[in-house]
Amino acid sequence: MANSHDFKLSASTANLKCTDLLPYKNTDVTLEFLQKVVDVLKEFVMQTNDRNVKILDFRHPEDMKKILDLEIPEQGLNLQTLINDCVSTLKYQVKTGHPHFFNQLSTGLDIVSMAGEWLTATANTNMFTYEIAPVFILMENVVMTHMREIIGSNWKNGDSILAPGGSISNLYAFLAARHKMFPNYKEKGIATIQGQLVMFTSDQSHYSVKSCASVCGLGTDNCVIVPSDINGRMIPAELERLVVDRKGRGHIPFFVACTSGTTVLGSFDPINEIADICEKYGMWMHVDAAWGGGLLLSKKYRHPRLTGIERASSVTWNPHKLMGTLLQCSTIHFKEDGLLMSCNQMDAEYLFMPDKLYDVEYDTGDKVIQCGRHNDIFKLWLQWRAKGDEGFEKHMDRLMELSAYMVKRIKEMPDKFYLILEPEMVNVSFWYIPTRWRGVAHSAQREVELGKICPIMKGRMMQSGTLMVGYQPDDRRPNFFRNIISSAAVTEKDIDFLLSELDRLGHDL
Ligand code: HLD
Repeated sequence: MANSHDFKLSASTANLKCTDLLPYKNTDVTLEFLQKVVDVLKEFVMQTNDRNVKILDFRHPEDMKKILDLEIPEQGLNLQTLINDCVSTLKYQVKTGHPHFFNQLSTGLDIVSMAGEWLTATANTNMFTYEIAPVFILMENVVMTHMREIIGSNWKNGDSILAPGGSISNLYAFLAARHKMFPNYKEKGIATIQGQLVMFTSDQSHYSVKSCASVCGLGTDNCVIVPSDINGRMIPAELERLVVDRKGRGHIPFFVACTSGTTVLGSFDPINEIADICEKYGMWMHVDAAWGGGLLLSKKYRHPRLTGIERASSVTWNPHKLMGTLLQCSTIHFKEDGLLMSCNQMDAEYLFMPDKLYDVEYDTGDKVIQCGRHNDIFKLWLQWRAKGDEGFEKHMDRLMELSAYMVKRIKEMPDKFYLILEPEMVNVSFWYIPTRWRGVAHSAQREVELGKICPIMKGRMMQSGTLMVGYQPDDRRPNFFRNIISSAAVTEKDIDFLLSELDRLGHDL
C-alpha cells in the first residue's frame, strides 16, 4: 500500500499554502501540486485493478474518526498536508471498481469515463444555459437523441434530461404525467383535480416510485402496490383488478410505473401487457429501466425483457449502472416533446432571457425543478465515443455471459449453494450453505437459518476486505445474497474466487 511518504512535494513547495497557487501566485507550484494529486489518483486506479490489494480497510465509525483528521482548522494547512489528506481519504475508501466488488448496481471504474469526469471537474460549469456550457449542451442533445432512438423509432422527436439519480428521474416522469392530464395543476394547484389521483407499481419496484406519491401530495396509500409473480414480475391481471377497484371508488388512476430490472431480483415486468391496460384505462405508462435499460443495447438480451418499451410515455435509464459510466449519470426520456418545459418552466428572467444572442431552445435549465445541473454528459459522451454502440453491446453480452457462468457454477455445487431463481439479468440471488446445513433437505426452517448467516458472512467479508456481496430479505424469504455483475473488471476467475471465498468465510457457521 502506498503511504503519504510516496507522495512528497519538493521541500520548497511542501510548506506553501493554497494562496501560493493560482489564481493568487505561482504557476510552477500549481503544476507540481496538481501533478502530485494526479499521482495519488493514478495509484488508486492501479490498486483498484490489483487483485492482491484489498477492496477496503474497514474501520468502525468511532475508530475511523480517531484515525482521520477531519477537523476544519482556523489557519489553512500546507500543501503537503493536503496531499496527505488525499492519500488517507483514498486509503479508507471502498474500491468500487475492484474485480471482487459485487455489492451495488453501480460497480467498476471505466477509465475513459473517469477521464471525462476529470475534464468535467476542470471545466466546472453549470448545465442550465448554452451561454456557459455550449459544447456540453450540444453533446447532451446528441446523446439523448441517440438514447431515445434506441428506446424506439417513434421517440426521436421526444425530449430527455439528465437528472441527479434514478429516483429524481422517476419524479420527473410523475410530474410530466400529471401535467399532461391536468395542465392547470401548475398554476391552480391541487384544487383543479376533482378526485383522488392514484398510481400503480409492483411490489418489487424501486422505493422512489412510492416516494413520488408522498412528495406530490397523493399520499403513499394512493401508490397502489401490485403483486408480482414468483419471478418478481408484475401480474397484469392484478394491475387491472386494482385499477378497476380504485375506479369503482371514484378515484382517478393516472400513472403506472413498470420496472425493467428490479433492484433485488433483476426482474422485468411484462411491458406489452401493462401497456394494453394503460391504453384501456387512459393511464400514463412509465418504464423505470434505471437498472435494466443498458440491455436495450444488446440485440441478444433486449428481447423479450424490454419488448414493448417503445409504447411507454417515459423511460428512466441510468448509464451509471449497467453501462459503467461514472457516478452519477441518470437519464429520463419522454416520447412527447415540450412536456418537460411546459410542466417545469418558471421563466426566471435573470437566467433564461428570451432575447439572447443565440437560439434559446438550447437553454435546458428551465425544463427542470432544480436550478443548477451538474455536467453528467461529458463522461458518457466520451465513453460512448470510445466504445461505440458495438462496444456497449459487447459489454452487455459479456456481463450476461458472466452471470450465466455464475449460475452454472452455483448449480454445480448444490451442497454449498442454493440458487433462488433463474435470473433474467445480472442479479444472482442465492443462499450459501455452511457445512452443518449440507445434505439437509431444503425447507422454510433451513431458509431461516441460512438467512441468519448472511449478515455474519457480510461482516466477515468486510473485516477481511476480500469480497463485497450484498444481502437483503424480501417479502417471500429471509435474508439472501444478491450478487451483481456490472463491472467490466470481472472475469470467470473472479466468480470462482467469489464462490470459494464465501465458502472460506462461511463454512463453519
Ligand atoms: O437504488 C439503488 C441504486 C443503486 C446504484 O445507483 O448503484 C440501489 C442500488 O444501487 C443497489 O445496489 O441496490
